[in-house]
Amino acid sequence: MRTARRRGVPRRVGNTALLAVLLVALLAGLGSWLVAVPAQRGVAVAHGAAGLAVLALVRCKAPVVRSGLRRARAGRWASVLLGVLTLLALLSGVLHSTGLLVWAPGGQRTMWWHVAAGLVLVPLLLWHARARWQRPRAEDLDRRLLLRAGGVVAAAGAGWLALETVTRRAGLPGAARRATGSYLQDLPQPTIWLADTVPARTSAQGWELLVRDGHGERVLGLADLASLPRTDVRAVIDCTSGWASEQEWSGVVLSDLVRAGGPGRSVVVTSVTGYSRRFAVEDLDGLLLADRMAGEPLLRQLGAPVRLVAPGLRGFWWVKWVASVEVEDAPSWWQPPLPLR
Ligand SMILES: Nc1nc2c(c(=O)[nH]1)N[C@H]1C(S)=C(S)[C@@H](COP(=O)(O)O)O[C@H]1N2
Ligand SMILES: [Mo]
Repeated sequence: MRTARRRGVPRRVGNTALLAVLLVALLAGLGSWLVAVPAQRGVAVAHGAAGLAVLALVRCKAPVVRSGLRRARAGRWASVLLGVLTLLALLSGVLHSTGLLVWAPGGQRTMWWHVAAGLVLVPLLLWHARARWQRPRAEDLDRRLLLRAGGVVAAAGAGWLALETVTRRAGLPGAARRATGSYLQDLPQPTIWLADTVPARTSAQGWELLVRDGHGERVLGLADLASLPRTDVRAVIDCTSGWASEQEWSGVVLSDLVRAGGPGRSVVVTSVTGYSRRFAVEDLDGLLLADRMAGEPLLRQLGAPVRLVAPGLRGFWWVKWVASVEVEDAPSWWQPPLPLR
C-alpha cells in the first residue's frame, strides 16, 4: 500500500496514527457488545475497517520496530508482546469473520482468542503509548500527510469491502454470520460470562422468586408463576463469544409480574449466583421470565428453572437461574456496563 509508506512521514506521525486506529478498533469492538442488536451492523463495520487500517499502517511501523529491537530499552519485550497480540487479534478477527476458522486449536472459539488478545493488549497499549510518546508537531500536518491519511482510510474501507465480497462470493461460512458477527446454531451453548458458576441445586421444587415493586414484597413459587398469563416469544440469544441461537421461549412477561405504579425507574434481575442486570421500567414489556425453551423445561446449564429472555440484547443480559426481580429508584444505567462475574 503506497499510501502507508514511511518515506516523508515522520515516525511520530505513523505511531500516533496507529494508536488512533487501534483505539477506534478497541472501542468499536467493545461498543458492539453494548448497543442494541439493530445498531450493531454499523459498529461492527467500523470495528472491522479500523482493524484493517492497523494492517495498512504496519508498513510505517516496520522501521520503528526494527530500530526498537536493536535498542535494549526497558519494556522492549512488553512492546514485542503488544505487537504479537495485535497481530493475533487481527488474524483471529479475519478468521472468525470469514468463517475460515471458527473453532481455534485448543477447543476455544477463534472469537474467544480475538477477545482475549484485545483485552490483554489494552493495558500494554496504554503503557507503550505513554512510555514511547512523541508528540506530533504542527509542521507535520501538511497537505501530503492529509492525503496519506485519506489513503489509509480508503485502503481500510476497500480492504473491508474486499474481504466481505470474497467471503460472500466464495460462499465462505462467514457469509451467513449475523450483523453482530455471530454464527447461528441449533441450540444455545451453555455459557458463563466470566467466573460465575452453575448452581449445584436448581431443582424446580423449592424454587422461590422474590418480587419487590411499588406494592411491596412477595415470594412466588413455580405454581404462582404458572397462574400468571403466559407468553411465547421467538428470539435469538446472541453471545459475545460469537454464537447465536433462535428459539421459541415461553414464560411470563415482566410487566405481567411486576405491578405498575409507584416510583422506581429500573428493575434489577438477579440470579441465585449473584449475577445481575438492571433494566429500564419502560422496557419490562419486552422482557420474558422464561421457564421453557422449544417446548421443553429449561436445562440446568441454560438457566433452569427460570431465566430472563431479553430480545435484542446480547447474551450477557439474559440472566440465568433468576432468584429476584426488584424495582429500584436508580436509573437503568446505574450498573457496570458489563457484568463483573
Ligand atoms: N447467572 C448467570 N447468567 C448468565 C450468565 C452467567 O454467567 N451467569 N452468562 C450470560 C451469557 S454471557 C450468555 S451468552 C447467556 C448464555 O445462555 P446459555 O448458557 O443458556 O446459552 O447467559 C447469560 N446469563
Ligand atoms: Mo455471552
